[in-house]
Amino acid sequence: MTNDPSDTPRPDEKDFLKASSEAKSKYGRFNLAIIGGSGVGKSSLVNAVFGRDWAKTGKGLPVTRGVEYFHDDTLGIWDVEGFEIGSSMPPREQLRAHLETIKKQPADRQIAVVWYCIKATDDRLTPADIGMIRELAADGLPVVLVLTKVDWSKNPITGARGVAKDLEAFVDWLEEPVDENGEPISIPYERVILTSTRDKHGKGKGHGLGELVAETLTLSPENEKDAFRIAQRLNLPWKREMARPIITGAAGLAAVAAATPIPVADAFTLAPIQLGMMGRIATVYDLELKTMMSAGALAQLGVQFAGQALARSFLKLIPGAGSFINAGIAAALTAATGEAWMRLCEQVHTGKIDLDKIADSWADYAPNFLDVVRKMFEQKVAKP
Ligand SMILES: Nc1nc2c(ncn2[C@@H]2O[C@H](COP(=O)(O)OP(=O)(O)OP(=O)(O)O)[C@@H](O)[C@H]2O)c(=O)[nH]1
Ligand SMILES: [Mg+2]
Repeated sequence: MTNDPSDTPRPDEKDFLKASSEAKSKYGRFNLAIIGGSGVGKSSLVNAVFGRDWAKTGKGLPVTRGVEYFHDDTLGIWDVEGFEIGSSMPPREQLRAHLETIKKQPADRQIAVVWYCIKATDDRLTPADIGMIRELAADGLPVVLVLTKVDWSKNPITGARGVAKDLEAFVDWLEEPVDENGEPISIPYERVILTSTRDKHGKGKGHGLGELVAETLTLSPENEKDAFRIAQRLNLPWKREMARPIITGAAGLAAVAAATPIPVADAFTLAPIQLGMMGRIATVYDLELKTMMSAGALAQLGVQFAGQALARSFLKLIPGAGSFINAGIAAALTAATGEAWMRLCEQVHTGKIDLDKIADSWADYAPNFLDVVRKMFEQKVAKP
């Protein structure tokens, strides 16, 4: 780091961190309850959809026997299992007691959606399952019936992928359930979804998970949808949809800040806007930069992203820009920086770039002259 005189304002990582933590509290936490017997694949589902290994490493908060709560800022998981067979209390009443316990917890822990998990090979719902699903629905909780460990094997004759006949029959029954006398019964779940997190050889990416996240988003209450979009790791377009307005907003602020053109030497006055934008985007991608990067590295990142360096290198290339940053250039520069940062966050989020390599990778992602010019052009087209 250079030893600038201390009175020279410099990009400050606090702008990034503050925006990031404010965005986090604005989006809040999505809480999912996962109910299912031991070994049905609950932890594997959480890991596949949210990329969290908690439930396996067992750092949950044992709230009551058979109920554990795992959480971070954006996601809470109620892991409910172990209805004691042979206990004097029927499973439905045990669940009732668990739900009462959960209701006494703080507001930011209340269940939004339930995944009720059954092993696909069980190919039936027990009366206890039906009782528990009714109990959940009676509490107004939306239930997704998740059939786990589905085997999509190739038919050796036709070569088509499909599920076992018994499972097909089970799914048909679920659509119009009847009791042993053929009388229709009601099982108040919202959707049944067939899933697997790996194939029977323990490999592969899984199946049905995209459908599971789409349905979960549909069922989640309006005020927890964004937290769910952030917490899940399978759908990147949702994150882009959230990041884009952040970029547009920051570009607008930059234009306002440069309404009176800013001398290039003072371009750092745009840095708080750009760093704030980057902090918010990092939150959308659920990147914990604060805990995963040293403050020094974060400050360094701030310096790299700050307007000054970028503006200097671009301005000499932009015809007629001279030594001032006007509103159009400020907006374009900020928008191009935001898009580039969004793409970099995506790479980290999907595990293609290590978080500790982010500073090294920035150079490959930094917006170039053409990106900025393109942004200026887009903005002219947008508002002639
Ligand atoms: N074939 C196959 N195996 C799976 C699948 N999902 C999980 N498993 C395996 O099933 C076993 C149990 O999975 P977990 O995800 O730990 O199940 P759980 O419900 O969290 O289990 P407990 O926490 O012990 O109650 C593990 O050995 C997984 O590898 C799947 O989709 N297909
Ligand atoms: Mg588990």
